[in-house]
Amino acid sequence: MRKKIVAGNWKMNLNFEDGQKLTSEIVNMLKDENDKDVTVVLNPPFVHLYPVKKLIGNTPNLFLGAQNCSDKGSGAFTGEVSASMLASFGADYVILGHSERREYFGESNELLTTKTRQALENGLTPIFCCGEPLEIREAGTHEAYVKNQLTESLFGFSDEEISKIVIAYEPIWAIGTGKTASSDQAQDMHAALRAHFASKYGQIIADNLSILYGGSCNPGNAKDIFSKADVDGGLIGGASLKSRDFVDIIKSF
Ligand code: 3PY
Repeated sequence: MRKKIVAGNWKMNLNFEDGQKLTSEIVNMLKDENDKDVTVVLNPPFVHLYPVKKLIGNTPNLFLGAQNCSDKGSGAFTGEVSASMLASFGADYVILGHSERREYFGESNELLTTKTRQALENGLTPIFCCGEPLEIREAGTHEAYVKNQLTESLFGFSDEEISKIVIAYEPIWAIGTGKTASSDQAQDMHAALRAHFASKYGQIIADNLSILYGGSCNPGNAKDIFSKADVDGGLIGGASLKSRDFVDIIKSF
C-alpha cells in the first residue's frame, strides 16, 4: 500500500509568530482529526524549521520538510542550505523542483538530479515536483513534457533510491491561479506517470510510488481529486496557510 501524503508548501509566507500559531493549531487539530493515518508534512521557509520542529514534537504522522536544498554538500556557497543541515535540524522531507524554483531560479532537470542525490544521501525524502506550462497543455504534449522532466532528472537512480522519492504533479497553469486541473485530468496524468515509472522500474515499484497533486487544491475540490485511483495526496499551497482548510484537506481522503 502506498502512503497517503498531504504536504503544505508555505512558500515565502509567515513571520515567526504567525508560523508558530499556524503550527500549534495544526498540531492540536491533528491529534483529534487525523483518523486515516495520512502522512502530513509542513514545509515552512528555512528560518522556521527548528521552531516548527519543536512544536511538532512527537505528533503522530506529522513531519517537517524544507522547500529546497543546495546541490552542494558544504562550503563557500553564501546563502545556501545543505541537505545535511536540514536533516540535522529535524527535517525528513524536502520539496525539489517546484515550478517557481525552475522558473525564477533557473533550476534545470540536471541540477535537480544533483539536489535529489544530496537529499537521498542525507536521508531526506524528496518531494519531486513536475508539471507543464499552459502552452504545453494547450498543444496537447503535456504527458511527453512531464515524462521527460522525470526521465532527465530521476531515471539514473537505482530501484532502491527511486522507491524513496515522492512525486508531486503540479500543472503550472493551476499554481496560484485558482484554476485546478479537473480530477480526471489529474488522474490521467498520474496514471501516465505511474506507467512511465513502471516502464523503467517495473510495476511493483511504480505501484508503491506516492504521486501527489498540486495546484490550487482546497477543501472544496480535494475530496474529488483524492478519490482518483492514482492520486495519493496533495502538495498544498495557499490553503496550507489556514489551519482549518489544511486539516479539512487532510480529512478529504
Ligand atoms: C500551489 O498549490 O499553489 C502550489 O504551488 C503547491 O506547491
